[in-house]
Amino acid sequence: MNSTLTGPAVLERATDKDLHKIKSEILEKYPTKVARKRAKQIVINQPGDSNTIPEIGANIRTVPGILTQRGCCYAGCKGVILGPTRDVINIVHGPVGCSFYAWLTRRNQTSTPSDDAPNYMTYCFTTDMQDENIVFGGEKKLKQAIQEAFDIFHPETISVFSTCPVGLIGDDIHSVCREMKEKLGINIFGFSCEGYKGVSQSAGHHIANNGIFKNVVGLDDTIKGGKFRINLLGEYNIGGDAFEIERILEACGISLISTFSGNSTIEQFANSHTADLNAVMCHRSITYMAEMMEEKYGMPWMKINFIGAEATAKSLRKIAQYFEDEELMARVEEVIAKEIAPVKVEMEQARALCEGKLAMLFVGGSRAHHYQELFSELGMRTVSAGYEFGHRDDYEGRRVLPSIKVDADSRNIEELSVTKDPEKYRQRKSEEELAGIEAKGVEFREYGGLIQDMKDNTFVIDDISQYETEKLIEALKPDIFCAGIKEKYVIQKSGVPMKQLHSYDYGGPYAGFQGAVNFYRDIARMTNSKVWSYVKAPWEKEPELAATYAVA
Ligand code: CFM
Repeated sequence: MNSTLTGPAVLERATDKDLHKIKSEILEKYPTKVARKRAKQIVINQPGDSNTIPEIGANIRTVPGILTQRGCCYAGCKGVILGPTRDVINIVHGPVGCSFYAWLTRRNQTSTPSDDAPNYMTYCFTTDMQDENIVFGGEKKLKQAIQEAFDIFHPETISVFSTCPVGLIGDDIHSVCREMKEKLGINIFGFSCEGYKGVSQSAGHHIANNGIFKNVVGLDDTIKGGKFRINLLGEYNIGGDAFEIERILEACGISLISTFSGNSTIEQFANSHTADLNAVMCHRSITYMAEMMEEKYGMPWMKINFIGAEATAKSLRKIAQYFEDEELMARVEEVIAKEIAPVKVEMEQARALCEGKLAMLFVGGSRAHHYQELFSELGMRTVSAGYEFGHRDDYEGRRVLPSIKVDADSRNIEELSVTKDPEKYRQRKSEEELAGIEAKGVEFREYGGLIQDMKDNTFVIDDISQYETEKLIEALKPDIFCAGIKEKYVIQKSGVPMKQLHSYDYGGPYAGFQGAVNFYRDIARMTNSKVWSYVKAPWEKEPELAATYAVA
């Protein structure tokens, strides 16, 4: 693309035409059918009046051959949702490569209460399937693996994850789990999360939610102490985020019964139905659980966000308003006042270095939205953002749910039918009470999407490809690009600083108040470093190499 648009100037001049021109330049390189499909997933965001949110193509198959950022169903189930739970042995039934891939190199952290408390997160358990098992079946090998893990570690829970070949040859992992559960007398259950299911890791989230809900939640009715008792849903303790959130909640006097699943245990999941509120952080991955718990146990849920200092303060106030307790509200205000003062000082310092700079974020299913809070605190503008695997509601807001077509790929994932538990259902707040709280500005069962929070004249792109990433960087010249490890080095080679937002590049935590300070410092340093301007691609110095076929 020979775009003449460069740097921040493009935004000052950004007319509809500029962005449309960039879009058509990107699309014209695709075959017609692919271009038509991608056109729906590349939205120019010009809401104008705030009631019109443009529709975006999302949660649909990636065209084969396109270099996507996406992961697989197994990654979403095993790596994301169950990965951060320390007291369960997660056995991968499949080739060793799948197991190695999901070994926790992603920096989920955990903190055991004592040195002898179980923590299996550093291990990698696999059945190491071979050709022979593909031909003759792998169930025997799976039984052996479960037995061996039990004999060595004596865990109280074992779970099993199917990889692609397991689905293809038809091993029945669930009957193996039932048999071994009976034999060993511990909780053993499996997830049919073969990598090819659904269109991305999003399918794996749903399968994981269903499995934990069916096999774990509700097993322990003990009411633990605390007056204001919540679960935190969709927080995975990347880079120690959970530790910072736990610190803040404790300071406010809010008891955390369970987190799905940062710094978590199976024991906490089993007891989670005794809490009084589900606070949902990553709505993409865990709202299934919140809805099922509301239906079965009567526990309301609300969307919160602990990324960004202001967002953290707002979320704490929301939780306090739910409990309608003056003392709690006062304590929350005290904590916010004490915490936010030093954060503001850091914010101003970093802002002086970052103001006016441009960011691009292409991450997962919620962070591309959440992290815009931190960038705007720095006075930076997000010019383009999108999810790897978000659904339309993550972009357009939850109100579009009824209009989303269920396709064959989504229909493949089990929808549990959940009813009120005859004994354990306890309505925490009546609909009138919830409406009363809502009247004060607190919403339940609701979240707005990414699109409405992005300013006019931005690109919102679903399932961005490597090619589109390169073209977008060329056209808009961002000062920082946030994505994952697969994208990192290509972006850096184009001379743009790149921040991973899946693993934080060994930085973090970035959640809560202290996390915000870490983020400001890292971004100020990265966007002000001169090093990137020295990057010159070899072909910029040397003429292109040319070759001809030699005729023998
Ligand atoms: Fe939720 Fe996540 Fe995310 Fe996600 Fe993920 Fe992740 Fe993510 Mo990587 S559950 S949607 S599947 S916040 S692993 S902890 S960082 S892509 S934006």
